Order: sequence, then structure tokens, then C-alpha cells
Amino acid sequence: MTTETVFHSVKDLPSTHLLGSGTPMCAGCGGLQAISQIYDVLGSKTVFVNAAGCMTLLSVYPFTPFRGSWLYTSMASAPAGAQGVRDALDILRERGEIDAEDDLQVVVLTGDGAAYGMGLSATSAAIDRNLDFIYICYDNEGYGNTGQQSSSATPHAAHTATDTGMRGAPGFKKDLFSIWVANRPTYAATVIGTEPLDLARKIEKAASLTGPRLILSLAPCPTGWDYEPQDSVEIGRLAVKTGVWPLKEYVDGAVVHTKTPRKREPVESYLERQGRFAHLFEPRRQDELLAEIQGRIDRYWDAVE
Ligand SMILES: Cc1ncc(C[n+]2csc(CCOP(=O)(O)OP(=O)(O)O)c2C)c(N)n1
Ligand code: SF4
Ligand SMILES: [Mg+2]
Repeated sequence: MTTETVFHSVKDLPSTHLLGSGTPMCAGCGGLQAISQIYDVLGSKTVFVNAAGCMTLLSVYPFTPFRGSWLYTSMASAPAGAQGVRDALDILRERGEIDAEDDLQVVVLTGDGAAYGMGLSATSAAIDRNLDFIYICYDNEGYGNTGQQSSSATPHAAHTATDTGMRGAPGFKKDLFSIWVANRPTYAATVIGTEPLDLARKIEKAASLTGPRLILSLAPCPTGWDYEPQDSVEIGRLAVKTGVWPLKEYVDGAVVHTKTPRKREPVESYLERQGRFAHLFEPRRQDELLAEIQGRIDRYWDAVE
């Protein structure tokens, strides 16, 4: 089943589709959109090892929308949890207690606070051990679950609960994709829920491989980024069209861009839709900051093209 399929009622959904009803997720959550599509492709022969964050709220004991297995870990330890699960499955295989048919794909699921920050050391160690796992990060560019404090993924100049001045966040978003690539994993890819075909192809590719594999999804977040839920899809598309969120993959030792916005829209069209950047436009335009943000995007794409 492709992610293009239109579902008219809950009974039409594939058995692997995440049912979010009854869970305390925000309307328009871009992270949930991406994970739902990813789950459609990966299916229920999976164990999700989920670090504390918004997506842990999907599973409220004793209920979970995951048709396979799900395990909750602290923010920093999902890759270590994944190692334990993978080891246990390997032991069962060796003993002949499960066969290849019953084996499961081990999938870490974390937010950016865990992936870019607290969990990075455990992730690096897991890649060093060539752990056979998929690592999904839904990147909403802040600590969403606790009120959108800044994380290492927060973009420059954005307002967060902890960066409220006229210049917003002082740091620059960490390049997690490149950090993974520097660790020489089997596979790494960036995705977004608003590009479902690109996403589905990358998940299929990742699922066909073994070893450490990263899926890094930008996750437009109406609550943390301060916009109306119905604008989530448009904001996700603008992230790609403006070049803010490059879609790319690392495979066989090379990075390839899977979608290049030939005529990039100015970054302002993305920023002005989000309350977290409102101070760049009012009470007065901060031309210097806007030019700096645009300049960094242009330099990135100049190096690619
Ligand atoms: C070591 C540790 N510190 C703080 C917390 C509290 N906490 C739970 S979820 C969360 C935010 C996590 O941010 P992120 O990983 O980006 O996920 P999001 O909430 O944005 O989905 C925090 C700080 C925690 N669970 N563990
Ligand atoms: S805070 Fe953002 S990432 Fe978290 S559930 Fe709400 S919309 Fe999704
Ligand atoms: Mg986050």
C-alpha cells in the first residue's frame, strides 16, 4: 500500500496504521504525520524503543496504537535499549526459539532533544558496535513535551520557552545528518511527512538494509512553532521549497540529494508563517538577522549545486 492512498474511514486503514484517537497529541502534529507514514511501510514486525518525548504519549498503559511491540526508555538510553532488544532477539534466533519469519526490526523513536543532545553518546556507541537498528528522529526543533524549551536542533533566532529575547535562540541548528554520516552508518536519510513518496522510498530502502540506519524527519509543530494546525502541511512544504530542510540520503558512502528545489523560495515565506519568528518582522524588521538566515541556506545549496 502506498502512502498516497486516501482513507475514508478508520475501517479502511491498514492494520499497521497508527490510530491516534484517544491519545493526547496536538492537532496538525507533523511528527505524528511522518511516523504514521513510516509505520505504514515498516509494519507490525517491529519493536519500537521510544525515548521520553511527545510520541511516548501515543502509548498510554495499557493501550498503544503500535500493533507490534513498544518499549519506553529514558531520553538518553533508547540506543542502549535497542541493543538489549536486538541481543535478546539474536539469542532467541540462535537457540531456534524463533525463526527468521518471527524476527523483528528494532526501531528507536526519539525527538530531537534526545537525538541531537542527551542520547548522542549512546547513539555513537551503538553505531560503533554496528548495531542492527533503525533510528527515527522526529525533529520538532525543541523539547516539545515539556513546553518547547530550546534544544540543539532549535534554529537560529527562533523564540522558544527558554529564548525569548529579540534575537531568539543564539545558537545554530546542529547538523545531525552529517554527524551520523561521519560515523559511517549503513544508511542515513532526511524525510518529511509532506513528501510521502520520498519518505516511503527511503523507509523501504532502510528496511531492506542491516546495520545502523537513520531516518531524520522534520516535524512541523503547531504548538511549539506557534501556527494554526491546518497550516502544518503548507509549512512542511515550505521547509522544502525554501531549502531550509534538504531531502537527502547517505548510502554506499555518498550523500545524494533526493529533491533539489531549483528555484528556491525566500526563507521569509517560511519564517513569517510561524509565531516563533514573529519578532523578526515586528515591531520592526530585523534585516540583518533575516539576511544571515537566508545567507546560510544559500551557502548550503551553493555547495551542493
Ligand atoms: C534525563 C531527562 N531529562 C528530562 C526529562 C523530561 N523530559 C521528558 S520529555 C522531554 C522533552 C524531550 O524533547 P524531545 O526529545 O525533543 O522530544 P519532544 O518532546 O519534542 O517530542 C523532557 C525534557 C527526561 N524524561 N529525562
Ligand atoms: S508539541 Fe508538537 S511534536 Fe509534540 S504532539 Fe504537539 S504538535 Fe506534535
Ligand atoms: Mg523535540
